[in-house]
Amino acid sequence: MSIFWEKVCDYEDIIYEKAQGIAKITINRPEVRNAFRPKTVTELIDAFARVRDDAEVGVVIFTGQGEQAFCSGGDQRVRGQGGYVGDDKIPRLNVLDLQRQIRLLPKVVIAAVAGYAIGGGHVLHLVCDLTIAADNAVFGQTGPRVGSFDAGYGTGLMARTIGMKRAKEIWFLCRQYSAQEAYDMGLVNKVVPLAQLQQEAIDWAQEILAKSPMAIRFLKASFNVDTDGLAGLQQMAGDATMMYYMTEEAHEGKNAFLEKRNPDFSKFPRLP
Ligand code: S0N
Repeated sequence: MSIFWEKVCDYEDIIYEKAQGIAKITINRPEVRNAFRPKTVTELIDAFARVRDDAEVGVVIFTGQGEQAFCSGGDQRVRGQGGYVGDDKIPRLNVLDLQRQIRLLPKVVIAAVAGYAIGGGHVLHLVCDLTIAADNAVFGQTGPRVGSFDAGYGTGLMARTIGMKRAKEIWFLCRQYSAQEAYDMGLVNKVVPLAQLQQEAIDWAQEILAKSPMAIRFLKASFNVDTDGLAGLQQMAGDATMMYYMTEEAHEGKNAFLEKRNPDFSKFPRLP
């Protein structure tokens, strides 16, 4: 079934569209293999915040414009002292905020990777919940070659995803890996011919959308809770609080306060 994407708002470096409960967020800087500058990341953070608030959206497809790259990491042309520098002249590593935002988003994020997912671009696919790779995809880190590293999710989450030895190999040697090699390591969920990439991501999104949103929400939080420590626990605990707010038992507490009476919780069961 064809899907007709509707643009949600205007950005310079990214495209944000949605259709049928799916948001599609595309890094749109193909001339630099979709490298991100601070503005790109600011726009991505804004789009993902809109996704969080949009009750119609259950799944995000995160991708790059064109066939040559998902993302090639930080834009080396604007790398200054202390981070990447935008028009405001402030050096930033704001991609780290974006990584956490994707982890904490209570909706599934699918990376659809064609071409290079390299450096900080590789970490971006890693923090997504699922990755569908085109058969032309190439994965790798470049940090120790270009004088940088991402020692947060870039190393820790990678080791949890594919094992410590392979993660160290990827970072210490800075080699590039084919889509099939990435699949064999458990770094991606599926490899498809390039022409099928977008449709495959849509198919996966639609399958997820047919499932219980609350169950998916709790599952995502539970997969991240130990890795993310108290921040992960906060997300999961917030989900539980949200659910509790939906119960009659919680309403009794609020109503009793507003009606200036003692709450009567006696009718609510203490389950085993
Ligand atoms: C992606 C590669 C392998 C593609 O090679 P290919 O196909 O041969 O194309 P090229 O001719 O090399 O590139 C085409 C044009 O695109 C430009 N370009 C490509 N990548 C970038 C980039 N990252 N920044 C700026 N420009 C880029 C090329 O220059 C070329 O332009 P023209 O046509 O004008 O010559 C290959 O391009 C490649 O290896 N790219 C560099 C990959 C890389 O090293 N990326 C940076 C890695 N580091 C990070 O991402 C840091 C992440 C980060 O922000 C961070 C996060 C946490 C903590 C720390 C950091 C930190 O910054 O340290």
